[in-house]
Amino acid sequence: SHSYTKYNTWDQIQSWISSISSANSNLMSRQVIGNTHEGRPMNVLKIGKKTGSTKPAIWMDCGIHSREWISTAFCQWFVREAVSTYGTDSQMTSLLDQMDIYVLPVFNIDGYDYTWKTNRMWRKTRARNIGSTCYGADPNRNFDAGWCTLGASSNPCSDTYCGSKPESEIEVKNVADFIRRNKSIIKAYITIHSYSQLLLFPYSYTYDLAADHAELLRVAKGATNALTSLYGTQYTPGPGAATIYPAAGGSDDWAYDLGVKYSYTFELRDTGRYGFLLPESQIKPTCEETMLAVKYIAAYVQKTL
Ligand code: 0X9
Ligand code: ZN
Ligand code: ZN
Repeated sequence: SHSYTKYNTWDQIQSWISSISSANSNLMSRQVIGNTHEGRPMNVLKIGKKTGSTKPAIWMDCGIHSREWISTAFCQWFVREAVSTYGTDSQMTSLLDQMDIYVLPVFNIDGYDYTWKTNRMWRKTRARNIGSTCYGADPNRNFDAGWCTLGASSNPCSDTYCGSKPESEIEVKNVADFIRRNKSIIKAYITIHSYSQLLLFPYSYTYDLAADHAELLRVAKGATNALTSLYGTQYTPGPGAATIYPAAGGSDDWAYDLGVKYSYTFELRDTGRYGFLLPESQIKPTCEETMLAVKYIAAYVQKTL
């Protein structure tokens, strides 16, 4: 059965999505933004006090890369913290009174299922590639942001295959369509990956600094300081290209260029001792410290409204 301190299968996550949304219908609703290549429904949870009018919103997704299990664990943790601290935690209460948070608990569901059943290290989608026996494209190289110009491969067998065209992957198209449709209300884009303990922001498709570089860095520093304050976990904030590596086609750069100013990619624990195989004993501390950083960003965004 589902547990917040264990890694959960897609089936467990799917039934968790149903139960948590029906148990918290005052604060939450869900909607399917489309199906994956293999036909699984991509459920987005909308969390926020119902006010009867359209609220500004924050988007957060987990599990773009299927082997990054701590990422999917964080989205579940976040949703529970949000609904269980609404009404007692003053920041969460004010946040959910004023804003809605859209959470996509698992972006790359087909890949995630594959990591449980066949290959724990699978990163990409599970779509067929015409003219190749290799499967899948890297969803974080498939967004329309300097697509396939840098740090991405045009070889379908590569783990960083950019796909046959921007948004060739249905999961990417579904998310991009949703964000485009709601572009006027979405004030922040947050995407959760692992590992390396970084808080990245645009750009990754170029070394050029974003127009909002100074502000993005200042907020990232505040967020990582908040994170570190809990257990001393060290994080490095910075623009993607210079801080991790140049790589085009990522969701953060795409959202930023669309006009979502506060666009951040988290790379959660650890720095390589366990890597993608982060032990379940680290789920709770990782999620608790990451909550502080996400709440810091959310509070900042709320202040700018
Ligand atoms: O390479 C990636 O997609 C991310 N690192 S990971 O180890 N989780 O694969 C970093 C993404 C940074 N942002 C962009 N490249 N746009
Ligand atoms: Zn990743
Ligand atoms: Zn907690």
